[in-house]
Amino acid sequence: PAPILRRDYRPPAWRVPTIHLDVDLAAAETRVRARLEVERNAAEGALGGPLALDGAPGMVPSSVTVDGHVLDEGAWRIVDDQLLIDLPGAAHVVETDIAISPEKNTQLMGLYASGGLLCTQCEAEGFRRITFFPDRPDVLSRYTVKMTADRTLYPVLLANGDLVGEGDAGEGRHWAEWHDPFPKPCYLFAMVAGDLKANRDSFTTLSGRAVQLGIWVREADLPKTDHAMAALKASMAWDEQVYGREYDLGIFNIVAVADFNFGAMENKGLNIFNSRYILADPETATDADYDAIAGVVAHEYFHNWSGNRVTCRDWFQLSLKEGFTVFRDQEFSADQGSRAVKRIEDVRVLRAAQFPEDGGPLAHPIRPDSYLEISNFYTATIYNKGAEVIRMMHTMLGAEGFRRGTDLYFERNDGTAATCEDFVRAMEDANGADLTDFRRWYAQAGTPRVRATLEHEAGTATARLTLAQTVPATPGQPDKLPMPLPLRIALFGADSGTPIVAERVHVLGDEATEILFEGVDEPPVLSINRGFSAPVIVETNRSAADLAFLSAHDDDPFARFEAMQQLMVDTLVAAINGGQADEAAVVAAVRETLTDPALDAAFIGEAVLLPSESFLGDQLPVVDPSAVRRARDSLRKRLGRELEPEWRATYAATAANRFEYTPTAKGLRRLHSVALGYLDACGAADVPALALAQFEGADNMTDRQGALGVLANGLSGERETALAAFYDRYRNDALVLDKWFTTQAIAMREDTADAVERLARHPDFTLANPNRMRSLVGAFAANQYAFHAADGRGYRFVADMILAADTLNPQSAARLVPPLGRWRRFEPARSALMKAQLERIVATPGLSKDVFEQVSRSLA
Ligand code: B3K
Ligand code: ZN
Repeated sequence: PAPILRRDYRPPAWRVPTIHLDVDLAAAETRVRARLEVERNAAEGALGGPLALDGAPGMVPSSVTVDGHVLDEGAWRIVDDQLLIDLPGAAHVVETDIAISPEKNTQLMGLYASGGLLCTQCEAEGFRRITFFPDRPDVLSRYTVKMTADRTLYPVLLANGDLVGEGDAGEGRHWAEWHDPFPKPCYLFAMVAGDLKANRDSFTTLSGRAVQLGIWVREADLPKTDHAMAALKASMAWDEQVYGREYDLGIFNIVAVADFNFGAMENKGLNIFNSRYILADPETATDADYDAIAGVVAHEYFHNWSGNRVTCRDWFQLSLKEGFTVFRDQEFSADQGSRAVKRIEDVRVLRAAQFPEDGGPLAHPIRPDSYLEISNFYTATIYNKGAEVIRMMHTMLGAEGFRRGTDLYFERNDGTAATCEDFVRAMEDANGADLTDFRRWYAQAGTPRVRATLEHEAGTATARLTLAQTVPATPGQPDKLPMPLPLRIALFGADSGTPIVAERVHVLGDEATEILFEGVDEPPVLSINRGFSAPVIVETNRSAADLAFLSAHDDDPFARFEAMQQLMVDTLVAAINGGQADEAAVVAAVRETLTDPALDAAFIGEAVLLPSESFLGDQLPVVDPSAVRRARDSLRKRLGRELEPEWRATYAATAANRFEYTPTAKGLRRLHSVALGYLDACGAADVPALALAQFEGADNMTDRQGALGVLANGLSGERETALAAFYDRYRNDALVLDKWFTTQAIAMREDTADAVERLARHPDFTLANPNRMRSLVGAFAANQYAFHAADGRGYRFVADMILAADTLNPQSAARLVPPLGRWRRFEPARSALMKAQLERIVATPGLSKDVFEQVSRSLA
C-alpha cells in the first residue's frame, strides 16, 4: 500500500453542510440510511472530480439516490473502498442505504456490540464503517440522527447534541432523534443504545447556563461513578477559570463501555469511555486509577474546545489537539493535587514511552510527514512530547502570554479545522514573539541531548556554564538543526547550602553557548532543567557529591527528585559496566530523604524508588537485561538491608486509618507500600506475613494491590494464598481481574515467562477485550527481564499474540509491536531472536495495514 503524505493535502472536492442519519439498530444487523446535502467546494486548491464517499472493505449500498431519484447501478461505482458518484451540478442531495453487523465487528471501530450495548468509535476512520461519507476531519457537518431500536434491549438511545424528539415505533420498538447544532467532522459522531442507568448532576456555567450531566453505566456500576462526576464538574470549572472556555450545549453525557480500544473518546456532547477510566470505588480502584480517571475525564472534556470547536485539518495535525489537550489535563491534575508529584509522574511516562520511541525505528516528529495507517500515530510522541512542546511555549511566553495566545487561537479558528501552524502563529501574533526556529520541534524527531559543563574560578569568583546541544539522526532525518529549548537554571553554594544564583530561564537556541555568572565565591552546584523545562536528555559534569547535595537541598522538588535519580543511574550504570559504583552515596541520600521531616510522603515515595530496569537499559549502548537486573537487585537489597530500621519506622508511621481519598492519605499509602517493598528486599523473614496481613486487612485496593505486588515478586507460600484469594474475590469484576493478570505479568521472578504463557490459556483470558489483552501481554512486554528471557520465548509468545490478535483487532495488535521493534538495542543473541520474530510476522500472509506498517518500519 502507498503511504499518505502530509505535503499532498488538498481541500476536499465536496462539502457536506448537513447530514441526516436514520439508523435501525440491532446487534445482528443494523440498517443505516444517510441523507447528505453536498455542495462543490469552491475553495482554492480544492480537489475536483466526482463525489467520493469513503466506505469499508466489502461495503456495498443497497441503493443510491440523488435528488430523490434512485440511481442505476451503472451511475455509481466502488473503487478502493470509495463510493464514486458523478454529479452534474454544484449542490445535490445524496442518499445511501446500507446494512452492517455490529456483533461481527471485532475491530471495535465503527458501530459495535459490547456486553449488551451498541456503541460507536469513529476516530480516526471509523465512520466509514457505518455509512458512506467523506471521512476526513476537514469536512464539517450538522448532524441529525434518528435511532430506532427494541425498547427492552435498548431502552436508552443517545447521540450527540440535544434530544429533539422521541416516541414509540410499534412492535416493541421506540425511537429517539438527536440534533447537534455544532458542525463537526464525522470522527466526532457517536451513538449508543443499551440498558443503561445515569448518575445525573448539573453544572451552571460562567454565564449562568445550566448543563445536564449524565454518566451512563450498567445499573450495578452506578455507585462507582461519583469520582468521575466530581472530576467532570471540576474540569468544567477549571476550563472556565484558566482558559475562559465555557461548555456550549445543554447536555453533556458520558457512557462507559467494557470493550474499548484505548482510553476514551471526546465525541461532541457524548463522550464514550473505556470503563476503566470511569468506574472507581475504594474496594476496586487504586489511587493511581482514581488519578487516571480524573485525568482522562478532564482530557476528554477539554477536547470540547481543543479538538471539537477547533478541530484538525488533517491527521498530520493530530498533535494540535492531542498535545495541547494533554498539556491542559496535566495542568488540571497538577492544580488538583501535588504539582511536583504530578510532574514527576509525567516525566516518568515521557521517559518510559516517548524517549524509546524517539530513539528507535518508529521515531517520528510530533507532526509526521507520512503514514500508512493513522491508528499507528496515536503515540507517546504525538501526545506526550506534543504536550512538552506546548509546555515550552508556556514557559517561554509566561502564563499570561500563553493565555493571550490561546485566546487568539480559539477566536481565529473557532468552527474550523486548523493546523499546528495556526496554533504557533496565534502564539506569535498575540505576543509579538518570533517562533521561527522553535517550529523545528514540529518537524524534527529525536530527543535532543544537552551537554552542560560548569567550571568555577575561585580567583575571579566567576562560574562559566557551557551548554551544547545535539539532535540525533532518526529514520529519514539524518541531519538536524538545533531547536530552541528553555532551560530553568539555578546555582547553589556547596558550602552554604543555599541558592547563590536565583533561577532564570535560558533559551538555548544555538548549538552551543556560554553563560557567565559573577560573584560566585563558593563552589557552585548546578541545578538545570528544573521542573523538566525542556524534554531533553541533560548530561552534566556533576559529581556524586553534587547530586547528593541537590537531592537534599534543591528548592525545586522536581530537581531534587531528578538529582536522586541521576545519582542512582550513575551508580547503577557503573555497576552494570563492572566499574566503581558508589552505592554508599545512594544509601546515604535515600536515608536523608526518607528521614527529612520537611518532605511529604507522596514525594518521598517517588524519590526513593530506583529507576526501572527499562530506563536503565535506555542509558546503555547495548542492553543485557540480566546484567541490569543483577545490578539493580543488588542495590535494592543493599538499600533494604542498610536502612532496615528506617523502612520499618516508615512502614509503621504510614499505616493507614480508614480510607480517605485526599492527597495526604494517598501519599501515605504510596510510601507504605514502597517501604514494604524495601523490607522485602532486605530479606527479613517476617515480610511475607506482614504483606499478607496488609493484603487481608486492607480497606482499599491501593493497599491490597501494593501488598500483592510485593508478594508476587517472591517465592513464599503467602504468595499463592494471596493470588488465589484475590482471584476468588474479584473473578467477576473484569477491571480488577485485569490487575490479577498484570500483577503476575510484571512479577520480578525467574518463571514469569512460563506463568504468562500459562495465563494466556486461562479461561478468563481473551484477546477480544483490549483491556484484558493489555493486562497480560502488554504488561509482560514491559517487564524487561522476563520479556527478554535469554531463550527468546518471550519474543515468540508476544509475536504469537500479535498474529492472533491481528485477525480480530489490528489496532490493538499493532500496539504490541514496539517492544519487539527495539531489537537493535539488545545484545547480539537476543537481538537476533527478536528480529527473527519480526521477520516471521511480516512474512505472514493477510497481515493488517496496522501491523504491517509497524513491523516493516521496525525492520527497516
Ligand atoms: N481522541 C481519542 C483517541 C482516538 C484514538 C484512535 N485510534 C482519545 C483522546 O485522545 O482523547
Ligand atoms: Zn485526546
